[in-house]
Amino acid sequence: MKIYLNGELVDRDKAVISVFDHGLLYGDGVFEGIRSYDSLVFRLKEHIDRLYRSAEAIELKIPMTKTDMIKAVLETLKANRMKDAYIRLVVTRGTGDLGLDPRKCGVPTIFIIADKISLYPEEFYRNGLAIITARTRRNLTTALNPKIKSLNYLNNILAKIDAIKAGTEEAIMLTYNDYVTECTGDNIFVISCGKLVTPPVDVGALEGITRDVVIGLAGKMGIGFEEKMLKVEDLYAADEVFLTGTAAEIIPISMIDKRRINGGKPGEITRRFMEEFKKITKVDGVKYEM
Ligand code: PXG
Repeated sequence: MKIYLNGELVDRDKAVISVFDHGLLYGDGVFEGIRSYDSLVFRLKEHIDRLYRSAEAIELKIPMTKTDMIKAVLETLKANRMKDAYIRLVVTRGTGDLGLDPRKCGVPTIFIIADKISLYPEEFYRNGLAIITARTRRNLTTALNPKIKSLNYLNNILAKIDAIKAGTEEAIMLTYNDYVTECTGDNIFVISCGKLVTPPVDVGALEGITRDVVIGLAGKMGIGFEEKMLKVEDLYAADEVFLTGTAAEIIPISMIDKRRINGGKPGEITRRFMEEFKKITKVDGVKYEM
């Protein structure tokens, strides 16, 4: 396996970074998770744009143009001869000394991994996924805005631990005042009275690329769409619930906090979104050849 590291493609065991890297010492950095389907990178421009927006939000200047970053992603995929890949792109503040001061870091560290993705088991897509509401609340947008895809994922990891302890795979994260934001690595949608509804990202969620794709699909499918503040009770009462994310794609929810959604099985409209989503991953994307 070849890893892109600071401008070079190096072997996996040579892909090492300093213990003084502030990405490791302080979680000071940003990342993206991108997918390719049969040699088409899905929504590559959108992921690169979000990476640069996240970097700007933490005042991290990426020493590379977006065009060169796109080239680096494609080179990494080609070097590994991977048609279907999960691409992890990371930019850290770089190597500094002990102490928070980002000015002490030299150049940012940039690396790109192209690997296989481990998906949720197929049965969750067929039968739906059971999730819970996490005890852990979402970071305040005024403390660390969840819009920033930063290397600080502890808030999400603590909620993920809540999910695991409850015997589930995902957890809904609420704001301090009980509004639904998203899950630990996925955005959340409901279908109510035939309409698609999701919380606004300003409540404290990542502006998911898959989320945007689903909203776009709703328009094409003639399904109404609304961004609305939701409480967990609105989810319990919804006709259908599903999650979206690069890794998960669209996954139906069968149960929340042990309450059945749609009688405990994936809903019909969710199914249609899943089918439409699959279609666009087959035709949309940046092509690369090996
Ligand atoms: N919310 C959070 C907190 C996320 O981290 C999403 C929503 C979905 O966004 P996209 O743009 O993917 O539709 C994410 C995405 C990983 C991994 O490497 C993380 C994500 C996606 C895929 C893999 O663990 N986060």
